[in-house]
Amino acid sequence: MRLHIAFLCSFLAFCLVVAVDHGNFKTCEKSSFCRRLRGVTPGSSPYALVAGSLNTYSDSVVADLINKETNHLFTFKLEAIKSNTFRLLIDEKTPLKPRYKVTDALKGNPLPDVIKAKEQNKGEFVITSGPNKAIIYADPFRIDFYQNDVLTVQANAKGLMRFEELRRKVIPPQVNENEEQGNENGQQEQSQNDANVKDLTNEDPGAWEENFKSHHDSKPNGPEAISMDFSFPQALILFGIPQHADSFALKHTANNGDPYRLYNLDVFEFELDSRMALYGSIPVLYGHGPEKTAGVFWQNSAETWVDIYNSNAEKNVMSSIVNFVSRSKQNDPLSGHFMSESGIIDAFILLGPSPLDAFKQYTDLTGVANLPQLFALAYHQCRWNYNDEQDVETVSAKFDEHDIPMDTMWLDIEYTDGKKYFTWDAHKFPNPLKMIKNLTDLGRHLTIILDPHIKRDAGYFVHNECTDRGYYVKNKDGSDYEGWCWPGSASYPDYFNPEVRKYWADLYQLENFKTVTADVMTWNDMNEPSVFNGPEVTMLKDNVHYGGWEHRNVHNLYGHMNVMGTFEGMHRRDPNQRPFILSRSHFAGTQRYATIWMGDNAAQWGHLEASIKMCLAEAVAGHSFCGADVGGFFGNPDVELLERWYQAAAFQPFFRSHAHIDTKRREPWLFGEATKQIIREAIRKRYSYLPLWYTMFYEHERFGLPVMRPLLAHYPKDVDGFAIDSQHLLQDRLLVRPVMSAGVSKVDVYFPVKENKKPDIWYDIDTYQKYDVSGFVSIEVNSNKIPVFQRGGTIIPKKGRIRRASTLMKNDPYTLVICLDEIQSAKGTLYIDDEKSYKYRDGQYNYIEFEFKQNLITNRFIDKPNYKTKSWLEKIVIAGLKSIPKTATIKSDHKTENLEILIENSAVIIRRPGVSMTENFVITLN
Ligand code: NBV
Repeated sequence: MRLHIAFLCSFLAFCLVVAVDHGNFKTCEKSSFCRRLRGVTPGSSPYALVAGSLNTYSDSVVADLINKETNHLFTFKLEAIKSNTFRLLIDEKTPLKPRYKVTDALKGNPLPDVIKAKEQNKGEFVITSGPNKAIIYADPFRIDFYQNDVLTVQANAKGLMRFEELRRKVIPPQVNENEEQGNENGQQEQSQNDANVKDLTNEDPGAWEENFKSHHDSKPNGPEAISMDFSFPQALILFGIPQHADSFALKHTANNGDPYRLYNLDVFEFELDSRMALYGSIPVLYGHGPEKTAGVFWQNSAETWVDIYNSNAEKNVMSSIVNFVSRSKQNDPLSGHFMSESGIIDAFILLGPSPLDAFKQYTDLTGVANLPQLFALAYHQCRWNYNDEQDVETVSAKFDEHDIPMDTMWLDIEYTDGKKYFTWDAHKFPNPLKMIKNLTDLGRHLTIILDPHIKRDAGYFVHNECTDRGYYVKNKDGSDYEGWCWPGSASYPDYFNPEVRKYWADLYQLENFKTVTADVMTWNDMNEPSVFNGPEVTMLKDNVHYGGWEHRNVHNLYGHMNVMGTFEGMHRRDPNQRPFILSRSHFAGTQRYATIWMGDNAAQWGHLEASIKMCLAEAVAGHSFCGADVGGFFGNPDVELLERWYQAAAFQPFFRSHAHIDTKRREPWLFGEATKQIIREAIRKRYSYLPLWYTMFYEHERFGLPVMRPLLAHYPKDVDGFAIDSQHLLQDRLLVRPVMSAGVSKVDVYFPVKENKKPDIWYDIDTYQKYDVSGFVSIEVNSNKIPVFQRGGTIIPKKGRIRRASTLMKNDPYTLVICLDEIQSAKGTLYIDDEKSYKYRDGQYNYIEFEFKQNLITNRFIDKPNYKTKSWLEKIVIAGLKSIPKTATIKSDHKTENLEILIENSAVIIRRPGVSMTENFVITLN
């Protein structure tokens, strides 16, 4: 049996760092359906609406569509969805058997919007919905989407749409030659489908069955691929379709290497600047230009490739990423060509008009990352592995000894009894409950890994129950599928079956899993699913799931269904706390259940850079709670890289250090005092900003916008900033440009320009030094420096008392940092609740807006304050004041008092306003 390299590495004392083994993964050329669809060249579409077939309903039009080459009929539907969205659906009218339609990705049924439809010219139907309009051209079939009469998205403008009709397999004559008696069925099919006989001989050799390395795909339904091109006439940049280790701006791929691939895979030692598939797949593509942003969400869970047409980039393939975006519109609009192996055409057209509108339209469909418990936004300490209870205890204690905050210890696969999840290694972890209590007594948490591959061991209850109840994914012959993973021979629960999800959820219940407590959180890894001996390290496509669907149809959803079960289990186990789940595999909508990370990166500067690019792409695709292994998973970072990585990750949503089993230990105190101090400072800085993180995640849930944002989200007309992915925004409040190369004393920070061509004012968060400039500015950095800037016009809540864990900071007082804009004003919000339960959904929270205007600082409760916090306001920092006030007077519900004023750096400090966070107040500066 061929072993996974990582598996081998874990047994060898050392393992050479090798690059990804390309031979293990398909290129488009090696994939029959990609080859077929990519082989279609732009031109006139063979599809047309059938004359007289269009029917109009209150929210949609429905018509028959015909492939003029085969005379095959399709059902076409165009539906208007609330807030500037259209949904395009195409399926076979009478397929030989039903085609797969994705379930569980959308958060619910999209809300329909009203339309008006009329035929403006013969064969040209205008569908109007609010400011949006779709013109359907009957022949050749194409749809142009307009907003306020601006052409924004076009479907099938290149004529690349294809919909492979399900056909009966026709046995070609030469196959039948030896069968003297003839195959009755074959003969029958042959005579009925003579055209197909001819077709078959001309067809791609992999169309009806396909081999990859030693793996055979029997393709019981034959070729059934679909594709469609979408053009973005207003766009200068395309982005989205994570997960790829590539730039945020998508590159031109048509006739230029492989398309971007979306197929959840466990790619060992993945490489950078690559369009290869990774662990997650989110088929949402955005096009942005100074006037408009639009998107297309291609709801399909089968293997998908996306070709990008960007004629400007084509001319400048070698040019730098900044030049990647042309300043002027191109003749040939930027386009994306989605190609999926099966399913139906189900595309949501998101018409913006702004970037934030388009991102919100996407989360309106697929949901948001629900507000996490506060501790999940704090610092996590992981490695493969913390070896035993003593190790866990010692590491936790060392964090205290070195006065470094840490909230969560993690256990990787070695804590289990022989990789049998829901069990413990009794020798190394004889008393897990005591270990857990020791952590929780300190205010910390434990997160443990629970992978979906189940060891085929007759003594393992999960295996026996899954076998007896028929819960495993099946081979095409109906027997249980068996693959090779960490435990050796393993099978995979079929989470598509609701009964299996319930069973998986049952496993998390404390009456079943007696050796954990409700405070233990979950990490679901390897859920692409990873199968070491499977094709491309995953499952066979002709495996069969619940409902008889082939794995081919649902592959990219497997991990999603896995974490749905986990979420159900954790929620049921303790309905009073919000589950924290980390998942490696993810699809559209997984953000509703799990946090994600970038998988097995490496201790290299390029991978540190990739953490921003990749999380930006995830954030605009609904996954705001994203991070990458701090320090890099493979290899040993030198101290500089490690320090810089902590600094960057302190300003990324999911902040976890993690390392491969073969790496050297790298807890922060192991590298000498100077390094420890740098790491300590970075982590402490994160803790000081936890009130901001928590507020941002609350606002993410409430408003559906990403937490981490590309520059274009707020500077949509600043063309020079479009493709910059070495820095990011946190909402519109902070601009983060970490140091991501060795030995530098300066970094170039790009300060963007607003629509009026002027820059914002930015303040260095350490010194409050003011930057009132646009374009690249070289900023000096020492080893302690994290170049982060607060935007003038914002107020940021912080906490100044840093403790061993965030859970212990709940009642601590707040600091407000006010950075003024050019008119000496600022606004900002703070969200407070119990940091753990769902009571906020019953109104038990305080959501406060602060404002600085005309030398008055005021607060306002956006909703009635219903959470009784003990926290109070300890300090206000004001940066950018034109004249230093002599007095500051606070007037609240219970006091009027003069406050002390200090000057620190270039900021004014107002000491101890001393009001509760539930009180109204006004501070007057004179
Ligand atoms: O469970 C071991 C690792 C884990 O540490 C890592 O974070 C995952 O991405 N896991 C993959 C298995 C394979 C590692 C080569």
